[in-house]
Amino acid sequence: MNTALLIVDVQNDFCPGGSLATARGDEVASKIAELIKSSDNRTREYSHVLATQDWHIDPGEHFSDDPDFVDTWPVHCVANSHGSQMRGPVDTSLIDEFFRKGEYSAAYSGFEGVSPSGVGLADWLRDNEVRELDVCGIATDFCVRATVLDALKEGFKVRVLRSMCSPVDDKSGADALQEMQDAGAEII
Ligand code: VGL
Repeated sequence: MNTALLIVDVQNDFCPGGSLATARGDEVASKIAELIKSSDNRTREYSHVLATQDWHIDPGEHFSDDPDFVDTWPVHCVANSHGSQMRGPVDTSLIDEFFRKGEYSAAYSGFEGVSPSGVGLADWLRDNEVRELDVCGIATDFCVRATVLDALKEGFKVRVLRSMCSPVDDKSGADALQEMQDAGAEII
């Protein structure tokens, strides 16, 4: 049974200096960079290392000049912009596949993402016999939360690497971890 690491939206715009920065974005990016380096060098802890990317072209009301930071947001992760790229210390050559989401609408869940060849995340995981996911990334209370809840609904066994998740807001991040645990994820 394969276990994959799923890195959610560790992109420049969600890290300090970005248009939708989360406070712990750089800390999380550094920890994830170390994790994938060590899992590549030693016995491979993960069968696959995967990443989602928010990838907006014209996502409608997801972008706002007067965002509420719940349903509407400043412009972020515009496709191919600097803000949409993975955060520096994460070595993208160690990532086996990317799943991009949100071109023309809001898409919080990585399960809305597709690979460059157009395969959705759930199908890709099944095709590669992945049954277990370790999930980390940004933001705990939005895209990590939505991805984990969908993964559980799709029948995957999920662990959330909490020290490698950064929230938009500390309180809603803590609430999201509780909600993910209540839904069946293991928080480690
Ligand atoms: C995200 C807010 C808006 C996320 C994406 O990646 O968690 N949050 N768009």
